[in-house]
Amino acid sequence: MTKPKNTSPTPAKRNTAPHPFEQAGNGGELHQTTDQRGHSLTTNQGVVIADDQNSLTAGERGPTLLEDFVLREKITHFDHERIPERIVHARGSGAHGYFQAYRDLGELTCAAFLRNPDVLTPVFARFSTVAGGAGSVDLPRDVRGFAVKFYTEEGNFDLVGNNIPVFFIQDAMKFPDLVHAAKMEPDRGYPQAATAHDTFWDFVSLMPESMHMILWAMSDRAVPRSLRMMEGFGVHTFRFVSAEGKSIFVKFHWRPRIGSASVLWDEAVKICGADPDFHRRDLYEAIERGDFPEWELSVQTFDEATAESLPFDVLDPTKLIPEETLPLQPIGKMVLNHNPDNFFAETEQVAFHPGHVVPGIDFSDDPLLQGRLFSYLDTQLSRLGGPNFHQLPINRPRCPMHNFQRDALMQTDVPLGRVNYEPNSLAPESPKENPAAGFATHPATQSGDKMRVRPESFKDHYSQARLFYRSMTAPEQDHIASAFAFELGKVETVAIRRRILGHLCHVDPELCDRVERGLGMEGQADAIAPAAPPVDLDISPTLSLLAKAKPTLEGRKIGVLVSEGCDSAILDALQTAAETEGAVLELIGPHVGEIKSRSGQILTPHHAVAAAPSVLFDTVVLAISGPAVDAMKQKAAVMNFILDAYAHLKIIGYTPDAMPLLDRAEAAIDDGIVEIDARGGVTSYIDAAKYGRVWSRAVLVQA
Ligand code: HDE
Repeated sequence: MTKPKNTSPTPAKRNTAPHPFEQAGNGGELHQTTDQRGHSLTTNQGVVIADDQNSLTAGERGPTLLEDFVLREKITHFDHERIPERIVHARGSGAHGYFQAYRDLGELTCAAFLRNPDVLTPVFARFSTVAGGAGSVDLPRDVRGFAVKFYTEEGNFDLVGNNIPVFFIQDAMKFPDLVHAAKMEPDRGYPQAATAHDTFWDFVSLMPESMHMILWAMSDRAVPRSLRMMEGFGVHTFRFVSAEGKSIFVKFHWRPRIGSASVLWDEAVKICGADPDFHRRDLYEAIERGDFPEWELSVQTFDEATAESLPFDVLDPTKLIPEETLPLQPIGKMVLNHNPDNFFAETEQVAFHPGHVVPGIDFSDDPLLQGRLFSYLDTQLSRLGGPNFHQLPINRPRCPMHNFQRDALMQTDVPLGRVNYEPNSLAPESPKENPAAGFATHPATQSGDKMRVRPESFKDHYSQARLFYRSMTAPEQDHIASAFAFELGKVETVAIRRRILGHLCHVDPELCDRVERGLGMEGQADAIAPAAPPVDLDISPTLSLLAKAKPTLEGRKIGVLVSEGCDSAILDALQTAAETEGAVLELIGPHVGEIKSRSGQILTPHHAVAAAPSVLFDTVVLAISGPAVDAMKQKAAVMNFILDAYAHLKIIGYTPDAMPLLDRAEAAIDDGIVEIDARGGVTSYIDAAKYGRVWSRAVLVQA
């Protein structure tokens, strides 16, 4: 009998030679030329480049030759440096860190990273604006993405949330329309990163379900002072599932340890010009100086009976559960302590997906969430060039990963062996499914006809918008009314403005009046019949940022305007106080070159005043010497610095010699204007500055 060929899964004699990749890596270690090559520049094929300055031409002044593979490779790679940016959330800033649970949450979930307080789970967080392109500014009025990838020992869990706890729409079907309406108008290609235009307001005016989110988007939440000071929300209702298979609904909340703060709209507008990277720089610099941003993760958990008892549907993503109804339970903290080493490789290529869950976390039937479960992988296929983007270092799980998915574009793994299917008998050690440890979907009961319908329980569009508005403090309400007047003021089509006013009447008639007055359109609101008449809900003070703000300077920035001959003893005292409070102090001079203090000390300002308007600081000090004050008065940048700080209701410390500048700015002395002289005042100034702004000044000056 002749021996049949290829019956054995393994050849009789195994090839024991090292894998060729182990023999010679990219550096070509086995080759004798290694020494000569040193750190030479090479092509992507490893060929050492002899001349990186000149193209290959036919003759000294002749045409460039097509055969110049060095030039062509370099230019080709450059041409493709930009990958398609995210269709939404294109502009983002990210950082690495860790998450640590406070305790074993085993009674709620079997997710391992929530069960052991000794484990630090690595995370990568990315914060983003939604509407603008990747190169747009950091401070448009917009929702912010708040996405966190947890590299857990059981696989990656992505909590892909926003800094606002509700969303514009109830069903995924409307998402492309929402985004088309919000982004620049397709014929003219503007406005960039702005909702203040007709198509956005046209769409939302015809989608009353968006009213609650619109109230949030017009509030201070949409102009955060810092990414480090934003709250974050998972938005949808999710499920926790315990080891016993018991499931409970859960909503996720992030709270920044240093508190939340926002900028005023006028500041936002000016910051976008003065420092378009204001948020990105702030996050990066804080991490570089070791001032690590930190958030507490809390959950609201509730069972089916509680869900039934609420006056709205927990599957409706335009609704929230007030903390007064269901308190937050803190479950852990996230610390961001490492900047990306490479923005593109990490922040740009990171691929979040609400469908990345681990055992113990599961979905609800929220129709917006269900649509998202499809969208993220789909978009990433084109954004990241194929189905292997999970192999990129930023996306790879940190736990072992084995399966039989093979090949495709950008394959960087080199799977070994002849078996790439399951079941198989040729590779008994190959990976197998594992019912005991594997992800088990919670067996929620489903039944019903197939239909396309908006649930009846989703139709109250105004009550929570009203709740939000009425839970705000007076300054926050003022900002909402002004934001509506600003945005609608940019809307050219009068009928759209009228429709929005019609909705605002249902949200709160007083708000509607204020916006009408702001627009000069008194009595012009459309009569709109609500799908469900709004009801008055109990006020929720925790929705207000100002009501719960604690006085602090932690993570804030003090800008000190200095001149030749300023008092360095005061600067030293301010610096010490700033450090004690966890604030950063920066000197702003007439120029960036050195100046001499009164005692002869050499000071190097961080900024020139023309490049560092007061909008870049939380509070300012005018530490100008008597001899310099007249010259400083003549500088527009100096006066704008002071006028803006005053108009933005900031706490202004001043040395007595700087008084003429305040006089010139016609700044009426109030609780927020604090004298600092050689004998003292630093403590009073710091105590005042912890409050951020003097809201009472707003009656005199409205920015
Ligand atoms: Fe997203 N969203 N989204 N979204 N989303 C994307 O995914 C989408 C929604 C959120 O930093 C895209 O990789 C649909 C709600 C964040 O990389 C895309 C719907 C919330 C980020 C996408 C929503 C979010 C995205 C664009 C409605 C808050 C940025 C590129 C059904 C809970 C993540 C990408 C990052 C990104 C689709 C609604 C948050 C197109 C279809 C609600 C933070 O897949």
